[in-house]
Amino acid sequence: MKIIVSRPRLLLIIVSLCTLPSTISKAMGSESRQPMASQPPAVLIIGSGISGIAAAQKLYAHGFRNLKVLEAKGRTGGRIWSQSYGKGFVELGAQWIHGPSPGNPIYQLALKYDLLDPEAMTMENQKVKVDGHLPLFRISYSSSGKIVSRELVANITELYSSWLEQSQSVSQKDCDPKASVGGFLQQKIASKEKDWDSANKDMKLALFKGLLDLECCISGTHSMNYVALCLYGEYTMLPGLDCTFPGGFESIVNQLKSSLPNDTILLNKTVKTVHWNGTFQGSDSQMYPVQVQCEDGETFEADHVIVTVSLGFLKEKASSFLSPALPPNKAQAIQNVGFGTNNKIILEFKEPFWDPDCKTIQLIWEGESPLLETKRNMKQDWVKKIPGFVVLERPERIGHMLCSFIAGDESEYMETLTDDEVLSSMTALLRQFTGNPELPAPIHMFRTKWHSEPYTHGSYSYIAVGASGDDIDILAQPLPNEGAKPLQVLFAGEATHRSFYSTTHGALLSGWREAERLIGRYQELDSLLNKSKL
Ligand code: 6YU
Repeated sequence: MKIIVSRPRLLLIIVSLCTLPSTISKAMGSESRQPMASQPPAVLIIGSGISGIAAAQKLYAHGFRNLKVLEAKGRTGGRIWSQSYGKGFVELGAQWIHGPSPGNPIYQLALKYDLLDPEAMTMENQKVKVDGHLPLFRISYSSSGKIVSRELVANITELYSSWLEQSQSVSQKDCDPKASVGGFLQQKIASKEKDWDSANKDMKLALFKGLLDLECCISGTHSMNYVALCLYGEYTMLPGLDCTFPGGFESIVNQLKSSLPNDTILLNKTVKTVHWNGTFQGSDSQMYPVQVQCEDGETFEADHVIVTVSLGFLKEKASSFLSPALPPNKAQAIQNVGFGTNNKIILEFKEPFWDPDCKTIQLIWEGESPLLETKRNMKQDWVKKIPGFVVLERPERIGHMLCSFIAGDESEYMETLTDDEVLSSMTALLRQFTGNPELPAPIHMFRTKWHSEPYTHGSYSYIAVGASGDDIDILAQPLPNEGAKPLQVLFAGEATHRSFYSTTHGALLSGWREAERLIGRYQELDSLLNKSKL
């Protein structure tokens, strides 16, 4: 098919190609021009999390040589953060490949680079359907120091899982936009509660409360009442038994990074403002539509900027981070989509007090109920939000470790405490639940403070009541998306992926998506230019 391009339009394209600059004015070396017909466009990526690194890797592989990644912190990886400990790693951010199966690009890359244990690579492993949830807790302690019957725990967990599954398949058509997942589950619990005899009723309610608190950790929210019911099914769960990286989750970031020249990533380079829709002269005398201003005063001019900062950061800083300000629909989408806190408290013990085959430990607070509004005295009650512990793998490398998760306001309160305060609360908690006042205290603790991290400001996104799936697509829309100088500011990051938001694979795909947007744009221009020469 012959594409007919009208003269004025063709002229415009040729002019814009010819004016593409050869270097980002600071720090970018001039290298051979490929594959674009003219000078390589200058591309800046803000953030070196998995989305930023993935975008850089894809662009570089397609010949974009005028590329820089600006990172505020002194390390790469963002919310992937593997701390080396003993002979292994402790994950302070992402821990599992959620749904390691053919549809998961993190898993595919991990296989390609041989980063996984052999059992994680089996077909059998890839076919398991866990729907993103932890398996049944291995042992369940109650706050009065008793072990709760496995049969009771299994029955309640099964009931809860079936309702959760229902909440994920609610038809959007008949759904009240104000409905929440928490409200849906509470209704189910309330309707069942009437049939329970008084013997186990309180324990059943306490079990449900614990499972809802666990759900808050999975969704990264303070309360499941904040999570939109109508859109819960938008999140796509992939099959496969979640697995971890023996060499740390960061090994995948390092693999992708290794394809980039050493000077591509600039650390401790905090971006203050992205000025767009302008005309800025670079130090190479070329004119650029975007200028990125850093906190240290340095400026970088570019043709395109890919912003990969977290939604938490944007919620805090959007009004000053972009100039001119974001269009109202994008500013509104930033407010609408939820972004909450999920932290880890990881405890190392000299000797394990759990059985060798124990993988998870559940804590059940007697007297708690999902049907009662809880007003907490934070100082004494923050630990009540902890649903349990995961026994960390590979103790021969990192020691005997339990990892607990805590979400929401209690999690953010925990961040304000000292290490000693957290450690003594955790020791008291375990002594109370195991009924062993002599239980030795942990010998070491790691805990995260994702809410206080200024360049993340929380853990990950969820679709909040009042938001729509379209809000996520709006977050992903580039600026401006049409006109003479399009695609000046592009947006990637986990919160911009409609079906895999909150995950590393969603983040990675979003980085590739924006890289491909630019690649496609230049291929289109090159092909038009070539056709015009015919
Ligand atoms: C997963 C998992 N996981 C636990 C915990 C956390 C997260 N996730 P980044 O923030 O990484 O990068 C942006 C960079 O930008 C960063 O380096 C900044 O420093 C930089 N920056 C910011 N401002 C800047 C500025 N001004 N100038 C320059 N640079 C700047 N995901 O797959 N498996 O087990 C977990 C977990 C405690 C905190 C996780 C997990 C989430 C991922 O870590 C996260 O999505 C990506 O790493 C984000 O990458 P990015 O590039 O977008 O941003 C039904 C249903 C429910 C839906 N939810 C399902 C649950 C899924 C989440 N699972 C969580 C579980 C754990 C344990």
